[in-house]
Amino acid sequence: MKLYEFGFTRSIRARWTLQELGVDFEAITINLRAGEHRSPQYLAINPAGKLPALIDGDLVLTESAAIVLYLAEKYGKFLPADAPGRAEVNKWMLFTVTELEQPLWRIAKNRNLYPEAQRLAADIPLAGQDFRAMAEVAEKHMQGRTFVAGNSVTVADFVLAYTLDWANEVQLLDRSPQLVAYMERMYARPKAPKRIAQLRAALAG
Ligand SMILES: N[C@@H](CCC(=O)N[C@@H](CS)C(=O)NCC(=O)O)C(=O)O
Repeated sequence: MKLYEFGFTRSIRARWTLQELGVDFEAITINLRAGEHRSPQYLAINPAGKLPALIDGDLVLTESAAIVLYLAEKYGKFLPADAPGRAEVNKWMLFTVTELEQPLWRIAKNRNLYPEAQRLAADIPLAGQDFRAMAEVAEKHMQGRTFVAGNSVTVADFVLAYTLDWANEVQLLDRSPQLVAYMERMYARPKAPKRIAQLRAALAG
């Protein structure tokens, strides 16, 4: 199995799942800063030119949420056995990548990623507002809970905890003590990946 990844990007979600499963994998770095994701070789794997990508035999899989769900299905771990339990996992996974991640992505694009002349400074506080409104929903949900879906750890936790770390990096978790405590518990797991700040520092160094 091969994981195409880079630093602190969403590829962490896939790495986290592989590490928790204890599965052997070959990690292949695609240096986004050097533009390697736009090489013909990588575009043949993911025509969107984005990370992560997973290759398992004949299967070439992109989209971090799809990758973690595939791994959970394949190894029969980190997903509930019953349909309502799985539905809860899917719900929180989709909530994370649509309601929480998208405003964070808008902030990243308008701060750093779009060409300077196309950045919309005014969208940054709006996206922050959108994030906070949805974080409040998750904050209330996490009251008295250990995991986001059901009573045991699932792949939705790996995806959510990484996304909360991303939010923490842009100072959007200051009103969410339950989410901070949950994220820190998740990252304290023995097989958790490094935090975004550590990975960012390693790249800078
Ligand atoms: N929905 C995709 C998003 C992937 C994505 O945007 N990855 C970023 C890194 S976090 C990337 O590869 N960006 C390169 C680019 O957009 O040119 C997923 O979750 O896998």
